[in-house]
Amino acid sequence: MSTLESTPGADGEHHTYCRLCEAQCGLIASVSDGKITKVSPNRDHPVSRGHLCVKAPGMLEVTYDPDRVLTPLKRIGGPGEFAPCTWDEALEDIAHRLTTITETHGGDSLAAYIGNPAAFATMHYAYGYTFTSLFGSQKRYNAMQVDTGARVLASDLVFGNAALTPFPDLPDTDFLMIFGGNPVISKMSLICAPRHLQQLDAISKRGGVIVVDPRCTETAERFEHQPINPDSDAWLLTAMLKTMVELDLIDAEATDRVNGWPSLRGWLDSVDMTLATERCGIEAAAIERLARRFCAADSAVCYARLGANRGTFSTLANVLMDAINLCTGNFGKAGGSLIGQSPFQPENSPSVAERHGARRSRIGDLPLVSGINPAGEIADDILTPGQGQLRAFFVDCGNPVLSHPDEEKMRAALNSLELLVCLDFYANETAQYAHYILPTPTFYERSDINDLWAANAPEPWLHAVEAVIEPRGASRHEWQIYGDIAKRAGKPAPTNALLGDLDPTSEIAPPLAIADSALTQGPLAEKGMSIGKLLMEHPGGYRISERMSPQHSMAHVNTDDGKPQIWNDTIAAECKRLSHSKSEHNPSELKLFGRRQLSSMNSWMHNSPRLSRSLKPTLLMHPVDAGNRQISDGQSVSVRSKTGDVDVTVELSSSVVEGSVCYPHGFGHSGGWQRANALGGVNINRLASAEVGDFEPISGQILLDGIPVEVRPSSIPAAS
Ligand SMILES: Nc1nc2c(c(=O)[nH]1)N[C@H]1C(S)=C(S)[C@@H](COP(=O)(O)OP(=O)(O)OC[C@H]3O[C@@H](n4cnc5c(=O)[nH]c(N)nc54)[C@H](O)[C@@H]3O)O[C@H]1N2
Ligand SMILES: Nc1nc2c(c(=O)[nH]1)N[C@H]1C(S)=C(S)[C@@H](COP(=O)(O)OP(=O)(O)OC[C@H]3O[C@@H](n4cnc5c(=O)[nH]c(N)nc54)[C@H](O)[C@@H]3O)O[C@H]1N2
Ligand code: SF4
Ligand SMILES: [Mo]
Repeated sequence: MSTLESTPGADGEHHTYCRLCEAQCGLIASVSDGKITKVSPNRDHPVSRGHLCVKAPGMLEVTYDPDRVLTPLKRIGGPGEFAPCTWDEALEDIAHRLTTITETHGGDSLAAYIGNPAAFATMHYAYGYTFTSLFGSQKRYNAMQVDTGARVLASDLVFGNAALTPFPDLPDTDFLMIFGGNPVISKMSLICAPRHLQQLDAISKRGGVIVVDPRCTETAERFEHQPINPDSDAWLLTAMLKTMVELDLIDAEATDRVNGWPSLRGWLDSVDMTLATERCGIEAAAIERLARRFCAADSAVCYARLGANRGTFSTLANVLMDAINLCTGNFGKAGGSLIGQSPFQPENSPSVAERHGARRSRIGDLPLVSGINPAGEIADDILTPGQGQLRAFFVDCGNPVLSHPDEEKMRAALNSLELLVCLDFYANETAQYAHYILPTPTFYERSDINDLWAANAPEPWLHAVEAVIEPRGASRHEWQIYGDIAKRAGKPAPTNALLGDLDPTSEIAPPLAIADSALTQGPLAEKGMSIGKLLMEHPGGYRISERMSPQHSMAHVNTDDGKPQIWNDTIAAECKRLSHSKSEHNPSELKLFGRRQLSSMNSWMHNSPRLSRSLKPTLLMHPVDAGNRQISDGQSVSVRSKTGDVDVTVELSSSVVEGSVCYPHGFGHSGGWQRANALGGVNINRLASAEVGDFEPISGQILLDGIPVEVRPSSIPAAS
């Protein structure tokens, strides 16, 4: 065990970890004269063992960015017109306005949107939503319906447990099918496996890694690519399962351990295989080869991420994927699909997430998934009068103007709010409409533990760290800001509300104290594990066990009889909807889908010189589609959907399947970040629809991959 500096800001080397993506790589940060000068990979970290990507050092440029907001800002005119103010002035005014609005219009006139980075900050969602509930609001928004809502709903339907998502047991599996994920770039999603590349290489040698994707991605190039038409994974998964039945490859004992196999099988019998292969664009012979290879492997697993999560039948795609894993005997076994045990939950505890449809949304009457309102409704919730109309909005760690559909409508809605408060270290596009921007620290300025993710690691670990430096400028932690506003409104601090009276003499920050309380009631209690012990004795990370035990998987199933359920009324209705869906193929239309880039992080790391240098947002288009439209490489084109249109530069590439085009999200900046604004490109979400009728009805998931568009040569020079 190495002993490094642990006092924030002290010169020397500090243990820390990166809080940008699920890999959460262990790092060593060097501090000199109170400033972080360098971050290096921690080769002694028990799991990441020296892994790191360009973004962790890039975060240093974010931390010391001259465009960073370091003092509270108050709106003094139109959007984007701000002047510095004191914390007292900001907090007092916000508390007063919040009280007036919620007392006059009811609790649900207030809501918070808590964005992606909060997933890596200890207890952030818990205390953030507790804050709004103290004012009587039950309305919660986050990035779920542009990300993982379909997966969360599938977990609720199949496992009766929306709180935990299954993940592939990478160290042991012999055959992996990745549907719509690009781990070489994203570093794996919903699974924490910083050494995933070595693990994927090993799987490929043992059996195979198949990348099902409409683009031959960086991951597909390294392994085996199975091209697919955008928004058609449910058809491929249906065809695979049907083929497994017909070839008698299903494990009869495994089907006894689930509920509903005969009904699902009955539906599969009725599916027209020709239709299925046409829709996904994959021949029956190729599907048969995949089915045979999957079932011949000692252990095999299907894993689906974003590309299979933002389509028309994404919940069903996830259910079918679970059904394949379950009915081939690959759930809850080493090398299969696992549900893990969190060290912050008592062993085998039932789900805590709200069940599907327990409440419905105000605008579209959609059933809520895990108690989260469909964020595609945010703009209409603000713009539509009536009981519960959203009037006071907190955006914390988010940028819905760029990350959510229909930018125009979102801007108009935000501009009409009675109160918008943004907690961020940048004046991003959303924050331009804020009445107050409240500056917060970056993760290098914060103590944390990897609480939310510890259950989703095949090689489970805990890492508790102190802040490397104190918060810069006047920035304050989110929990402090919420606590101070609540106090001024005569309410308890949300962290206190969660934990009762916190020990005022405790040296650990309240979010860590809440995590500590959970940890000391979890399965590691018998080892005497606590945050204090982790900080003192395991500052570079603590490996909980060699491997996540497969035994936990079944124990977390929370259905009435403890069996996973692959058929019920909701699933049956989705199967029927799929069978009856019409092919809306219009030969002049192309299907638009997205891509991520290694040195880009959603909408917000584009102001870093180091990261943005190589970014080039272009529209990838197949040469055949371009030829049909007299479009050449580098040309400016207009891309039009039913929602909007944008002008972009085309890059001809046979990496994308014919009939599709591909553009990265998070560009088209116009916020308080100069380099990002100069980067060019467009916000592709101008083309995505925020109309409820276009969402997946059962999950509220927004159609982001497979948007029908027309592409034509443009006379207007593109923004990139
Ligand atoms: N460098 C970097 N890393 C990141 C992020 C980032 O912005 N940059 N974001 C982080 C976040 S918030 C998340 S949620 C994760 C996401 O992690 P991933 O899901 O691995 O991320 P993507 O690269 O978006 O991969 C989605 C893939 O789906 C494909 N696809 C699109 N449509 C379809 C379809 O209809 N069917 C199939 N089968 N495939 C399709 C796309 O071509 C793409 O390759 O990444 C995280 N990591
Ligand atoms: N078309 C299309 N749209 C997409 C996607 C896509 O693939 N295609 N991906 C979707 C996905 S998966 C996601 S997760 C969403 C993300 O969407 P959002 O969560 O809405 O936003 P981000 O772009 O992640 O921006 C995060 C903001 O939080 C700030 N921030 C960073 N760290 C902290 C912190 O510690 N504290 C505070 N207070 N603020 C912080 C950043 O400065 C930035 O302004 O985008 C989604 N939108
Ligand atoms: S892979 Fe990169 S972004 Fe993800 S945790 Fe590691 S260093 Fe951070
Ligand atoms: Mo995400």
